Amino acid sequence: MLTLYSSLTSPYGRKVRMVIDILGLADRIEVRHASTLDPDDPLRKANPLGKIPALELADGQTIFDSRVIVEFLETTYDDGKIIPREPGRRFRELTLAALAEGINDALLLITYEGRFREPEQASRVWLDHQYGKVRRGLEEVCRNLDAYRSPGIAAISLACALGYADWRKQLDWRAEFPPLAGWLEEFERIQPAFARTAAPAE
Ligand SMILES: N[C@@H](CCC(=O)N[C@@H](CS)C(=O)NCC(=O)O)C(=O)O
Repeated sequence: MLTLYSSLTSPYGRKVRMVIDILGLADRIEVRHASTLDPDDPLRKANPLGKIPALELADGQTIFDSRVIVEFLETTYDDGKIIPREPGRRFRELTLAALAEGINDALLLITYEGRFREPEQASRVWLDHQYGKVRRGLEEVCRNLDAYRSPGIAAISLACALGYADWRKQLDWRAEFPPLAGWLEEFERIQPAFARTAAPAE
């Protein structure tokens, strides 16, 4: 049995949980809730950075971050549907995924700016810097939307980033980028793992 340290709300954890679901590995991997702020949480032994997700293998070795976990699962259990094996397609897919992931990173930093600073300490310059990444990133995604196809890791990463923005409401991406609304609706229709990995209602 493998152990995935995560929360049910982390978009990076959701990406990995989606891959686990799609590859039919749910009965081989136990998801253990981890608190990133608790210094006594076993997460910090598994990953000294204290970030989720982290995957503990049967021999105690730990794999992080989410991108490496996905590569591990893909290399060990997949036949190329999550990340194509042919090098040209593989690095295209990984780059599209990195774009979605970078959007997610900026969304997270926007949320953390509000969570870890007093309101008067929040930096408008820093927030605008992150919003610039999100908006330029989503524009580029829209230009390449046909390439974000389920069950590839690029589409999974994009869906998790949009789901995170729906939850934390950093911006009204549906109004600003209408093609993405239709894209996510279609993705949800064809990829049931997205609904299955949604965070429980608060
Ligand atoms: N690049 C990492 C990012 C992981 C990450 O930042 N996770 C957040 C939760 S959504 C976290 O652990 N935050 C706590 C912290 O930064 O201390 C990955 O892909 O796994």
